[in-house]
Amino acid sequence: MENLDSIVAEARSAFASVTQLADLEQVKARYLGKAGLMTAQMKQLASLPAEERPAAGSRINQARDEIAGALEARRQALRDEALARQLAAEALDVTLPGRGRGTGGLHPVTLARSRIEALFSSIGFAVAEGPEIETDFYNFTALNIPENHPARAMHDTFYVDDGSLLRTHTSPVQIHYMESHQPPLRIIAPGRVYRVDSDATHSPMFHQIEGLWIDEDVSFAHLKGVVQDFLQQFFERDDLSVRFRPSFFPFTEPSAEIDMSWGDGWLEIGGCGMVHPEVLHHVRVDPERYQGFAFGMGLERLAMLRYGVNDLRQFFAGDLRFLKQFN
Ligand code: 2NL
Repeated sequence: MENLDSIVAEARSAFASVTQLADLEQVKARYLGKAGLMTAQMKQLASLPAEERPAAGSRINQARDEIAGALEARRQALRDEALARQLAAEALDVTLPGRGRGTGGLHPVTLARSRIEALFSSIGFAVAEGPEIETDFYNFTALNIPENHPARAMHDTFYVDDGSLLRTHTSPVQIHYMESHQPPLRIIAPGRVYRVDSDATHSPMFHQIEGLWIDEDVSFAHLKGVVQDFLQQFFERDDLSVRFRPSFFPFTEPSAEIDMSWGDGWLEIGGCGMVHPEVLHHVRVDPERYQGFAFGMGLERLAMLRYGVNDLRQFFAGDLRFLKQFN
């Protein structure tokens, strides 16, 4: 009985020296467990005279309550410390400025393409698309490009395998369209095209926009009007002049280069012509009843002029300092 006080004191200091909650439960067993010191004290009651037992039992209970109280106090203190440590480790300074949100933007070639699509849609042209991997027929034969034409040579065309190739223009889109739609038809065909050509002013992948209008009475005069209206709208310049310079393409007859006034000179901006009867034959359109015009322009060229870009390579470099200027 005399050592009850020293057991309580020892328990207090044992609890105090524990720093982990899990260890505390092991230390608890030494004092309050079934085989612990307090149980041993209770067992000793039996050896006391009956009249001393109630007082002694009460003192043991009191000591056990003190130990339980000290245990609970230490448990709570360790929990508080653990919570405080976690809070300190996970502390967020909500007064710091945010990281900000980067805003994406459209590539200038995409901006030019969207603008062109909107302008042609407004005068009734549909926008047509097609595969970038084509066959010899759709890229060349249907366009009246003969077997021995230089454009077919290996150095111009990327051949994939047995007869497949990367389209060198978007004309095959229009061939597909004419096969699946009856005239009258009005479409533009924008998209990627590929040519074996790479230097400061040529990229092996670039973009083209072609246009096609087929009906019973479509003339070269319509071609001139549509192209001039388009260029004036695209560049937002009513004073822009357009000039048609005689040229040759296998798929149009007659054919012309499209020049537009720029500063105090002329710039070549594309090619055009009346769709060759042989092309119409290939897609089973009767050239005696239907005819029409087609034109083609380079999208990068149009985008460079419209947005004041002086180096074609900027379009393909992916430099954010360049791209951000179009946001
Ligand atoms: C250019 C010249 C041109 C065409 C493209 C075309 C398409 C069909 C039939 C006839 Cl399906 N012609 N397209 C016609 C003339 C010129 O492009 O300088 N492009 C950048």
